[in-house]
Amino acid sequence: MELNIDEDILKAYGFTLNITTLQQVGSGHINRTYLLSTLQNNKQYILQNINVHVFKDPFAIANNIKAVADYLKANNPDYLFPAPIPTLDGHLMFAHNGDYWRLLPFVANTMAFDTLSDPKQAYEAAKQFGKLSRLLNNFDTEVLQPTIPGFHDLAWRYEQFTFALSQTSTELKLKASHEIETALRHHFIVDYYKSYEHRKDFPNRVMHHDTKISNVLLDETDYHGICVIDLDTLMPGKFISDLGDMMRTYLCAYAENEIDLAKIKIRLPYFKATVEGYLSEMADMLTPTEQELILFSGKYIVYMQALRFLTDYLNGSIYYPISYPTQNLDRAKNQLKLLNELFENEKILQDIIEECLA
Ligand code: GN1
Ligand code: MG
Repeated sequence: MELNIDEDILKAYGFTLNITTLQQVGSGHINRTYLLSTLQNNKQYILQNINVHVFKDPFAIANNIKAVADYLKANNPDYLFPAPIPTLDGHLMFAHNGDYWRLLPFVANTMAFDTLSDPKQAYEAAKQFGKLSRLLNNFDTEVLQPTIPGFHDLAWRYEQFTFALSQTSTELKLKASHEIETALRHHFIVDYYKSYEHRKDFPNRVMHHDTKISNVLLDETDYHGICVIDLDTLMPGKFISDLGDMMRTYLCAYAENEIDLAKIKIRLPYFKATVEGYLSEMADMLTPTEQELILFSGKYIVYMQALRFLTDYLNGSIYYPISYPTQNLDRAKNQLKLLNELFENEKILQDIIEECLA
């Protein structure tokens, strides 16, 4: 699909419309992303429109990325961190009629995936996110602002779910009755999270907070990790956020939109590769409490994502775009099945973790 956008946006970056083409790309739910190809310098870029309904303070994103980019540049100048390219006037975003746009480097010869077909990909992807955490281990998290307050606060997500439940229609409640019951029954995950939240050796770290597999670029020929992308939710958080979302999206051969629940299974070699890849960077940084929570990270994120899809379904699907009415309910079913898989395989998964930590 080729699209035209207001030339002012292109001009802010020194491009003109007649020799520039745009093509919508990516599988993200929130922002609109375009591949920009221009004859001006025969280069390609990523142009992105930030969803301001979700990110109410786009400056928080821009400032966080800038602070981290400056730090990485000073400490690890060779690390590829795809920060926005400033406008001709030196701004990190271009404000236009209430919208915010940003231009990002296009990293050639790489691929992003929605599902994985080789454990090596899981290892490489997990290593990339682990590397980012390692390089930022000494970065002062206080410098960063939350770009979405409470984003991975499981107790708050649970409250949003029960609130949606109290407000929704009888019809939606009936359609989702089984999933609602399952979600309520797993409330103990919230209690478990709360019991650890304030422990001394459960530090705040700079977390990416959206480590799903489509947010890391791998070399298109040999799958070695190149860099992580989608830095909107780079902000302080707990390590379980990043490792958990890797488990959510690397372990199963089918992604969150799959409706055949029989296909939602955990692939043990991918689990091992994910933990190994992550620990290849982070093993020396993790505290005893963090090590104890490796498997919990998967339960925490998969449960939270199930709650988020279910909450959105009960709210009338106002957050996650859908292509048919019950899609968010189906996504919740998918995530609850994955959660069940984590519990069913708990013993063997924990054994793999012990083996990787040894
Ligand atoms: C959203 O936009 P995207 O696809 O990168 C969401 C994540 C969810 C993910 C589920 C800001 O990410 O938290 O894990 O969908 N991002 C936001 O696919 O809500
Ligand atoms: Mg994202």
